[in-house]
Amino acid sequence: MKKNLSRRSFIKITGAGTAGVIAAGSISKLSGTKKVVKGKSGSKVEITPTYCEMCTFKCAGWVYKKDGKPWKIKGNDTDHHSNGRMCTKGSAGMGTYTDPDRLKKPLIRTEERGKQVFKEVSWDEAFTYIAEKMQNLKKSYGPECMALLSHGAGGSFFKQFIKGFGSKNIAAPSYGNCRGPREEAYMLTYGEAIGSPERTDMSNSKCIVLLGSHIGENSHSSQVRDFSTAIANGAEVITVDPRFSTAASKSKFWLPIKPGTDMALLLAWINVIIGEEIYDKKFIKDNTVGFEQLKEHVKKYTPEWAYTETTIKPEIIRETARLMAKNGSKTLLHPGRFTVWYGDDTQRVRAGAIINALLGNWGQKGAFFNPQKAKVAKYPHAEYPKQNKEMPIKYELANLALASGICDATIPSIKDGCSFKGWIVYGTNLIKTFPDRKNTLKAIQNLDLLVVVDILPTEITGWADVVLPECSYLERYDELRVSKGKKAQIALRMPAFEPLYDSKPAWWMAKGLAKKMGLEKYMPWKNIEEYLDYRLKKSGTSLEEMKKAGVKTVKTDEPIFYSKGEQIEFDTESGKVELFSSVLEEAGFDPIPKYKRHEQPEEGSFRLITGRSPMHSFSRSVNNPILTQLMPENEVWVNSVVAKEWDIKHGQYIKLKNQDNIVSTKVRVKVTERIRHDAVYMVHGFGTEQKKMRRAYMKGASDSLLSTKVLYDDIMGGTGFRGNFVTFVI
Ligand SMILES: Nc1nc2c(c(=O)[nH]1)N[C@H]1C(S)=C(S)[C@@H](COP(=O)(O)OP(=O)(O)OC[C@H]3O[C@@H](n4cnc5c(=O)[nH]c(N)nc54)[C@H](O)[C@@H]3O)O[C@H]1N2
Ligand SMILES: Nc1nc2c(c(=O)[nH]1)N[C@H]1C(S)=C(S)[C@@H](COP(=O)(O)OP(=O)(O)OC[C@H]3O[C@@H](n4cnc5c(=O)[nH]c(N)nc54)[C@H](O)[C@@H]3O)O[C@H]1N2
Ligand code: SF4
Ligand SMILES: [Mo]
Repeated sequence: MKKNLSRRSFIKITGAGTAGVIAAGSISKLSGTKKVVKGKSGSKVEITPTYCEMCTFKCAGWVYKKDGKPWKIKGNDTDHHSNGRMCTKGSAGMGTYTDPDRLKKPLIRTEERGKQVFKEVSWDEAFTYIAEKMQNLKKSYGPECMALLSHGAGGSFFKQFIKGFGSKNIAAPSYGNCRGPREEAYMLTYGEAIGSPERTDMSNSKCIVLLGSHIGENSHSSQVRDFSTAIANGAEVITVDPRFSTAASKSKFWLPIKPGTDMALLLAWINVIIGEEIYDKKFIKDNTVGFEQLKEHVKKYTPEWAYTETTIKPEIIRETARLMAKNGSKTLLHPGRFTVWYGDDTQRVRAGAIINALLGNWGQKGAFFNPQKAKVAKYPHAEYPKQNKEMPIKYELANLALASGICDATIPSIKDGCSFKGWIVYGTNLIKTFPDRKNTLKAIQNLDLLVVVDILPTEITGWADVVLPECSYLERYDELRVSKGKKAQIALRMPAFEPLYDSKPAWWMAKGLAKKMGLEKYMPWKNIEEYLDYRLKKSGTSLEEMKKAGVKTVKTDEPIFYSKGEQIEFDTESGKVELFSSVLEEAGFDPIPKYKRHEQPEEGSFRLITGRSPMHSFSRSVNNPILTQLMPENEVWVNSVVAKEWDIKHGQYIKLKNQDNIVSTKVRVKVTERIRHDAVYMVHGFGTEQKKMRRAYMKGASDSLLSTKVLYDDIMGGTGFRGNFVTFVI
């Protein structure tokens, strides 16, 4: 396989500098909240800037305290993530602070792993234990035997720590278990990734095409806002989903596709758009390579052929293709986000990327903009040690490492000749996040050290050797949010409350561990305020200014849109949009996406499909005291004809059994015509197996438990979740 060296990585992880002053970290008392005002009833109202951690979209907002007590959280009007509004979950963020089930003290395991017998220890004892174990592992196996699995803002400090230790083995589930196929597909086609928040200009779209993407239930704030704005302005929506989603209810067309056949629909759309010559001819001529091959390739993928695969009628396929073409570059075929579905995911997303190219919408108002990013200085530190041994955690054509790759490389194998011995897990509940639990637990049982940094006693903490209790995002300073968007922005998270119990922020833990292990030269800042202030001052603002504003917009010179008809230099091998990918061809993959038929459920079994509820985020919110009042458990959606055949009633509790005889906990049935007969649907995150999470324990069922089969993406290693089938246990 050849490596495409010209492609630049889409997430740059830090730079090195010279050593600075070494000083002990200290948590200063709360100071400098944004403002203190008099409330209506003479009460004292304090307002502090933050960005949300209820999911990982990082909306910036304000935390309100009234007479020193938690009151509310509101969006920051200037912020491009929140567009001034937090979603339901973000508004319920106070629940993470007030949850009485929070982790309270550092813990060290005293019985065999998984038994959940721990002793409470001091922070110093916890650090000493970790430091000794890590030093021993380094001596025996080298520093690269340690890995960091991280999701969430504070993970940045553990990255600094583990890089200083000598390991660059860092991965997040948001790549291989989420949006990796999307980023790689757009990299391969346009030389640029989509990124988060998505570079989509939906609010100005005239036609929006959603494959899966269930915006509205997927409640990322600005996306929902942009989608609603577009609809209010008359945009026509085409939603392709086996389920009548909230987005489908706002659509001109709902295409209830047979699950797993989207590629057939996409190829048929290409067939129509090219066959009827309704594509953007100038864009294709000036900016793409491989059009003739594409034209030849899709000849056989007629709407009549696609009908037999997708169950979508040929005239609907034609009509929707024409609607897209009619709106041209103001049509957005949404690139999706959770794209790890059936294994051929990079190719499926690429087929959508090709349709966008036929519409000529790259860099165009109403479709994709060119994202802007603020340049923020790094804090200087000693150069990180070089890692001697490459670990097998990244696919050759991929730009990032796989979290599940770390998991697999922890299970000793003769082929790879190496394995991880220690993990630090920050802010990711791997037991629920990865499919194939047996594999995850096998890896965990092979570890000599598992450190888990979390705020709640979620499933992963039960398997840890050491549990480090982080304070909630409302009680801490954190890494600056420097994200891409229409505007280049920096956002600050600062504490609104003192940390409860014996919980501490990530920066304090990582720095404390660095000090214990003589690695302070890699984190040489005095304390977090000094770290943030240094970086902000070098970047044209200051901590003082950010405390008042929360979000700072930085001026950039780059245009966010190209002018129509402009010739563009793309960062691909050819410098053009690659309808035909020579990189894929050289690596032995299909240069143009092909249709591959996926296994369909047998009579009496149903494909398990999952999604989000606007009231919850994965497994992280299921114990939230506010959100559990809105939605205490998930339901399984069953088609009404199927329910009748099985004599299942609306509201009845049943269990689900998958193809590997794994049986779920009890889950309530929602009998509905809003889902096809061949699939059942559940919101991810429920079915908590942790007794310590008292509000969530045994509420609803876990799709993670039932996802034993994984359909791997052969281009980038994503873990396709949707190859699992279930039947009912009544
Ligand atoms: N409220 C809330 N919002 C969230 C999150 C959250 O936890 N809570 N998580 C965020 C994150 S990290 C992500 S990645 C996104 C995920 O959100 P999306 O990217 O929108 O997720 P998808 O998997 O594309 O969409 C799920 C939809 O796909 C449909 N579907 C299932 N199988 C098929 C199929 O074969 N073909 C088609 N066309 N559709 C199918 C399901 O019925 C469901 O409606 O949500 C984000 N927003
Ligand atoms: N079966 C199945 N698996 C999936 C998905 C699915 O739909 N179905 N979705 C996939 C997607 S799209 C994604 S992005 C990933 C998400 O994967 P994760 O981010 O791992 O999702 P969560 O289950 O919410 O786990 C988050 C963990 O972080 C902890 N946490 C929350 N706030 C903080 C904090 O401030 N500090 C620290 N230290 N910890 C904190 C929570 O208590 C919880 O243990 O999951 C993927 N896995
Ligand atoms: S989308 Fe909602 S939960 Fe996610 S960061 Fe924004 S406000 Fe928080
Ligand atoms: Mo995700």
